[in-house]
Amino acid sequence: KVPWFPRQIKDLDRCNLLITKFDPDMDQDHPGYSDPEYRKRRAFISELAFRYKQGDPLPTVEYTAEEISTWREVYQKLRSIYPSLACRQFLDGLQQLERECGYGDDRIPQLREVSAFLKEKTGFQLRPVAGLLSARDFLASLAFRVFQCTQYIRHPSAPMHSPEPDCCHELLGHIPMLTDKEFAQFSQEIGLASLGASDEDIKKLSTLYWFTVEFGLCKQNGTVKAYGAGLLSSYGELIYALSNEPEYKSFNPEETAVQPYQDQTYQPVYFVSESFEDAKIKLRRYSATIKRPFAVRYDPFTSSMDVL
Ligand code: H2B
Ligand code: FE
Repeated sequence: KVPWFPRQIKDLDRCNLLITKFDPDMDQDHPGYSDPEYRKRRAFISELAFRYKQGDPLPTVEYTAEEISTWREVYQKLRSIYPSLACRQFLDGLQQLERECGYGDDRIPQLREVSAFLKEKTGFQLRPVAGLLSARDFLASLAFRVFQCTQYIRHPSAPMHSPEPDCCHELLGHIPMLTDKEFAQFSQEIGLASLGASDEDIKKLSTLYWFTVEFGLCKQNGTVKAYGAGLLSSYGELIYALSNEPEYKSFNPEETAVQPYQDQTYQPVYFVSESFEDAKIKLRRYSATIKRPFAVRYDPFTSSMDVL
């Protein structure tokens, strides 16, 4: 039996299964666990995401001075090391966001303006989400060029690290890459391959996603650069990943898809692709091997899936 999957963009309203293992109400190690003010603020921002329906205008959040100061610290620190460690596509994207979309260290960009900008660049749009989503729901949204995006910020006591996705991770790690056409297509293809896939295949796809979109490295002009959002939003891990400490393996979907990973600390191993193009070609080939009794094709005119 084929698991349910969204056929129309409206169906993404049902792709909202949250994984609460890292959230500040559940995880005793979360830096906000014993801060009732922080948890109250999180509950308020979560509510905006819970109420959101596809097609609504994206909610705006009036960030506090403390939140903006956390953003500033993260932004300045990461910005200073991007030129030497981030891949070209990321740097291009970030520059465009700085020039045309109000990115900078003095304010947290609003999802509404970022979504409008992305839509023009690559057709991607954002929808707000209250925290870490299940892999199946997260990947399904990508099939529609929708990126589920958290809107809260990490706890001020730990600006350099967050156990869960937050707006620094999304806006700094993911969004610059999603302004790149090739990367946008790569992301959508992972999403398309996930629709109606077995639990086992979802696990493989989310592992692939982990080692590419989140922690991927690629060669550019003979040097290794980062393109993964988990790296590009973590000062410590970005430096570590490009030092000579971790193990590098060359990206190969069959092998990458079954590599165990952990989400508690830095990765012991990273996968390096020969180039962006190389990762995309290999991923497409891998997706074609996922067995399903049907094929899907996205119709951008109606924002719906043709199931063939
Ligand atoms: N949820 C959210 N909110 N952001 C992510 O980046 C994310 C997610 N990544 N759920 C997913 C899981 C990814 O790690 C894969 C697909 O499991
Ligand atoms: Fe992420």
